[in-house]
Amino acid sequence: MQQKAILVGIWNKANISYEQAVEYLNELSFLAETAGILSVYKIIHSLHTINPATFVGSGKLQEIKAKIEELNANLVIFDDDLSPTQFRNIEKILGVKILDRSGIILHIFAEHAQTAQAKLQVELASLQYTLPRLTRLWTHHSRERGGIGLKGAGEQEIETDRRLIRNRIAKLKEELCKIQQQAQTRRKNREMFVKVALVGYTNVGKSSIMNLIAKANVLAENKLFATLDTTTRKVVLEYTPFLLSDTVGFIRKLPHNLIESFKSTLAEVNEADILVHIVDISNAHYMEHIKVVKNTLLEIDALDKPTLLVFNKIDLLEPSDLEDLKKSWMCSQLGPSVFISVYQKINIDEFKNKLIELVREQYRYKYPELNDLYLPVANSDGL
Ligand SMILES: Nc1nc2c(ncn2[C@@H]2O[C@H](COP(=O)(O)OP(=O)(O)OP(=O)(O)O)[C@@H](O)[C@H]2O)c(=O)[nH]1
Ligand SMILES: [Mg+2]
Repeated sequence: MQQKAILVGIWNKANISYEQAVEYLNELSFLAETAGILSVYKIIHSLHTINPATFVGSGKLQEIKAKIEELNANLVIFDDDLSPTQFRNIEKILGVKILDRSGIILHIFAEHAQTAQAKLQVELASLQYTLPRLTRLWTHHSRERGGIGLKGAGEQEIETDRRLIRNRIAKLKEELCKIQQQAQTRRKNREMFVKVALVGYTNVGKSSIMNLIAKANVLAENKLFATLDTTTRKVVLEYTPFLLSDTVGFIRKLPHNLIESFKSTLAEVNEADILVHIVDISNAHYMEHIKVVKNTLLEIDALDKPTLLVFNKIDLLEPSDLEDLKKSWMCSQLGPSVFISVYQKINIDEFKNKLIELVREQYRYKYPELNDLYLPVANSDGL
């Protein structure tokens, strides 16, 4: 059955403007679309004090209830994260399933996970998220989706489900720990190479750049979180070999559980010598995206690395707007940056040259005794 959702966002004069709230809901709607959910109505509510029991006030809930009936919706998605209590109360009042931003991101991650590691990481994050929110509708939902074998209605069963979930969480942590150790050994074998990681907000073109530079064949799609698994390729540019990794994108309010669970995937970013931070300059909110990426990098302890800032999708800008942006950026920022279009192959050589420069600098730093002629030899065997 097609899921039809009403989206709810809030704004207030103190810290979220109405325009920001609109943009957040548009992003939420894109998240819903990526998850196969149809957004049938958006509510942007001016809210100054959060109601600890129901997040929004009772009047607003009645208004949402009326919309559910009018539009035959079967889901309400809140852009802000709800406490487990708010979840339960709202669900009881509205009588349909409730999701928040974290919940929908987890849903997408679950659909997109490919490797065993990504699947385990997503399952761990989902269970940690579900545990305090377990209600009848949730258990029912999990059963429908062939989830984790939850039993169903009744407080007794919910208690049993909680115990099952806790056991599974412990098991998953153990398994992930093993995988992490194996990955660490694998990465040790590649220590001689300079490592470059592509980072950025989701849907900015990281995988497209990976495909262009490394002739990789990773999935690049107009979807949020198309990439969940890290792909690493050995690349040689101008006789300069290095390892290039494409990995999961960031988004505002990325659930903390997910960052925690994805630490082993993000280890690739963590252990990189250089970051290539890709920005979608055609997005009006690119500055906020840069901030979100930096905060996430800080959270995983990876902010202090030499970074090349790449503004992608310049083909979508008017030439005069692009010139203005370039000028204002160059004036205000230090550090290397480049404006490109992967689509139309604009400034790709400039991008490559700047990257090569940074990679060579790292080799000089890593191996001060060598000169450029003696960089590690690139061959085509596995990593
Ligand atoms: N117009 C335009 N679109 C681009 C450009 N580069 C990438 N795209 C498109 O942007 C979308 C996202 O590209 P991806 O390479 O999948 O982006 P990503 O950052 O890897 O995204 P996630 O893995 O989902 O976080 C795709 O539809 C690409 O075709 C560009 O230079 N110009
Ligand atoms: Mg990608």
